[in-house]
Formats: sequence, structure tokens, C-alpha cells
Amino acid sequence: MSFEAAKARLEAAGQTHVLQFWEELSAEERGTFLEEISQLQPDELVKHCREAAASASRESSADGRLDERMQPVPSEFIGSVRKSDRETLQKWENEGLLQISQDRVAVLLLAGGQGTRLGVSYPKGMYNVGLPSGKTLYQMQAERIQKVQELANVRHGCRCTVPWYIMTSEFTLGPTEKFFKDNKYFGLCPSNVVMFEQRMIPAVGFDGKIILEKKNKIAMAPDGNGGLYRSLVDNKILADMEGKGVEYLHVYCVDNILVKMADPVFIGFCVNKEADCGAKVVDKAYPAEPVGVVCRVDNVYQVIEYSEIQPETAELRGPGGELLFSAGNICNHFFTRSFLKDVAEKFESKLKQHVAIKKVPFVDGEGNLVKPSKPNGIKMEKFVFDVFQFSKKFVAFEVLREEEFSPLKNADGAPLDTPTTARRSLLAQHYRWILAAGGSFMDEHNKPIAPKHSTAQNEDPPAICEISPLVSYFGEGLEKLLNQKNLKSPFILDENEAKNLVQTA
Ligand code: UD2
Repeated sequence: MSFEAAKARLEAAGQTHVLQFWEELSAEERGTFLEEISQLQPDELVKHCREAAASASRESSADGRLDERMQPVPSEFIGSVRKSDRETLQKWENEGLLQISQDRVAVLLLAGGQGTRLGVSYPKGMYNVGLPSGKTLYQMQAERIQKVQELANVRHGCRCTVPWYIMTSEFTLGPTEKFFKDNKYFGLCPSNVVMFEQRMIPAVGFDGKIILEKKNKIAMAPDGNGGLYRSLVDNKILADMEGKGVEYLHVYCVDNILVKMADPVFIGFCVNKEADCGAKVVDKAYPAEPVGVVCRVDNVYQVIEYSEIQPETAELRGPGGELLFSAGNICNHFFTRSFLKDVAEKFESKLKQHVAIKKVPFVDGEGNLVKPSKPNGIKMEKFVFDVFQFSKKFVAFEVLREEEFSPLKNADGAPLDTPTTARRSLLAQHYRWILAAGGSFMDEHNKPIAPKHSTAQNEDPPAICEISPLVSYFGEGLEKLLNQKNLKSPFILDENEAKNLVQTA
């Protein structure tokens, strides 16, 4: 793009201040800047800046009105692991594994976020929470994909593939690609790992003007995890899915250490109910827990995000003292490919823009970098769950928190959702699995460790054990390896150890 074209585009949008330092820029800086400006769509730019400023001013009043129209989802409309018998769960699992075995299921990771709360400069999936194996979130996810493929293969005598689609952003694409290459895709076939990039949009001041973070750089941010629907089209991902025969997607967020990739039970439940769209929920732990709530607004399913619900509404309780809005969204969604196609083609432009008021570093009129002490900018985001309203058949599926949800959001030191709490959740789960399989533990002096069937969130399990997802996906297959075995803590059950156990059995 030429300077003249860039200037004309910015003039039309009332944003010429973006070029105020042009004369001071080197040839190279000018080149990268023009490249950035060329990516701003002219019509959208005008609309975006106008809407950002307008929505920031009316934000709080609108939320109040929405709360008045919220209704909880009646519990009989929520499928539930806790309330279902073994036979029913088995039926859903069988259905899920059947679909997986026929190459009809893929997973899609939302990994374009910046992980600001965790405070690391690299993508969250590369984080190592300090497990004995040193595995990162990405490695565990990759291994769970391998294992679920294997479970379907063994059950149905096939060689199936669960493709892994990974939505990244300008911040996360490069390092994520490098990390996967350096780690040989954790044993997955690279052609089944498809990375693509979501769009970035400018941060805007309260006056509707684009914020400059450098003399030659606009402050840009990813367009929210609801940017998924545009990026599926931008990057021809829906066509790729169709080419691979994928009909069902499990969409999830990067930071839940317990995520069950392509969970056969969830997939089977949704397929069985002929749903086009579904969400896993857990019982909210406390009113201000930072999870959205699945509810109905004017009889239409919706998630009201934790940042947008009024505290009084979040605190409301039913007759038994339980939270009225208790269906906590854990960012694990089910979509049919045809629903995603409908959303992309017909509904994407109708998705709500959510407003986040943030402190956005900027350059002042003299070109000095300023780190503001109070919020000065507006970031607009779309949310992945805002498409639920377009579903013809939406289902919610309640899962057990201790088995499926322990997100990594904050750095250690915070009370919740830290590397320590994530590590503990996983180790406690594996400890429970080993007890259930008939194993027991001894300490380094060969003294028995008394079993403990539940541990608090703020304590380590009495014995440390970690099970590779390559050995067991959800605790299955452990009994034949570990029944009546007395194991020394810390114990790592990887593939080699599993072979040893088979040989010594
Ligand atoms: C998300 C859910 C919230 C709750 C919670 C549970 C949304 C909008 N909110 O809140 O309701 O379920 O998770 O842990 O889903 N991401 C992108 N692109 C972006 C922004 C985010 O891909 O532009 C990804 C991000 O990398 C992560 C996921 O979306 O994997 C969720 O983002 P987050 O961690 O910022 O969401 P959070 O915890 O506010």
C-alpha cells in the first residue's frame, strides 16, 4: 500500500493522527507501518471506532437490563455425568468412540489469547506447571489426542485421526509453530495439526481515536475468541474440515489442565441428542468465580460472562441455598460443522461486540511511551459462546469439576487457578485413579502411606503420582497394571513403566 492510499483510508475514517510521526520514520519502519495499515478494512475501521466509543459509554446500563431477563437453565435440561447411570454414560462413550473411529471428530483449540493474567511472554500452552514429567499443557493435550485415537482404534479395529485445529493470533502463531516443530509435534502427524491465525483489531481511546503504541505501530489486540468464526472463513478451515470428513468439533480453551480432548462421552451425548451446539458446565464454586453462566435470556440459551453479570445476580440463591445461576461455563463446546458453516455464512456479523476497558500503553504527542495508571482504551472482543442463540438444538452437559476443570489463569501467589492449583488437580486426579485401580503407596522409607480419598484444593495428595495420557486417558486400563501393587511415591507411569508392569505381572 502506498503512503497516499494509507492516508486516504485513514482520512475517511477520521484517523489521520495515526500518521503524525511519519516524517521521523526510517524507510523500514514506514514499510512495516504501511503493511499494518493496509490490513485495516476501511468500512470496518469507521464502524469499529464509532462503536467502541459508543458502547463504552453505555456499557453498564445495558448489563443491568440483561440481568433482569436472565433465567436459570432448569436442571432437567442439563445432561449430567453425576446424575447418569453407568449404562447411559457407557452408551454415550460408545457413540463418541464410534464417531471418532470414523474420522468424524476434530478438536479445535482457542489459543490466540495473550495470557496477560498469567504474566508470561510466551503462549500459555507452552507452560510447564511443574509436574514430575515436566510436560507442558500442549504436550498433555497432544498425548490425549493420541490416546483417544488409540481407544477408538482398539474398539473398532481402525486407524483413525482426530485432527487438531489451533487458532492462534499474531502474538502466538510464531512461537506455537516453533514449539511444535522443536518437539516433533509430540508424536502427532504434522499434517493433522492445522494452525491458523485470527484477526487483530485496533484498541481505541474514549474519543474513538485509534491508539498508537509506537510511532509506527497501532495498538492491536486479537478480536476475542469469537474471532473464531471469521478466521474459519479467512483461513478456509471449514473447507479443510469438510475435506477431512469432520462433522463434529470439540472446541476448548488452552489453559484447563484436565481437558478431555475429543471427550467421547460429551461427543456421544451431543450426537445422541442431535444437538448442533453444546457446552460443558460445572457447578459454580462461588458467586464471583470467573466463569460465564449458561442461562436463558428471553428463552434463548446464552452465556453471560463473569465480567458482565451483576454481582447481585451472581449471588442469587434458590430455596435450598444453592446458587440460582450455577451452570458455570468451562469453555468446552460442541459444534457440528454444519452449524459452524451457518454461523460463518449467516450470523457472524450479528455477534455482539463486548467492550473491555483497559490500560493500553501509548505514545504521547511528543512520541514518548506512556504506561497509563488508569484505563484509557477500549478493546472490543467477540465471544465464542455468543453463537448459542443461533442453535436449533442446544444442550448443556454437566461434568465433575475435579475430573474436568482446573484452569491456569493466574501466576503463583494468587489464591486460585495458578500453576500450583493446576498441578495439584492433575496429581490428585491421578492419585484417585490409582487408588480406584487397587494400587497403594509407600514412602521413600518403604512405609505405607495411608490412602486418602479426597484432598482439599490447597493440599498435595498424600502420594505423588503422574500417569502419562499415553497410558490412560480417563483412568481406564489401570487395574490390570496396578491392582494390588505397592508403589513408591513419587511414581511416574509412562509407557516404559507400563511395559515393565505388564512384564512383571
Ligand atoms: C473463558 C470463558 C469464561 C469461562 C472461562 C473458564 C470466554 C469468552 N470466556 O474466560 O466464560 O468459561 O474461560 O476458564 O470464552 N482466546 C483466543 N483469542 C482471543 C482471546 C482469547 O483464542 O482473542 C482464547 C484464549 O487463548 C483461551 C480462551 O480463548 O484459550 C479463553 O480466553 P481467556 O482465558 O481470556 O478467557 P477467560 O478466562 O476470561
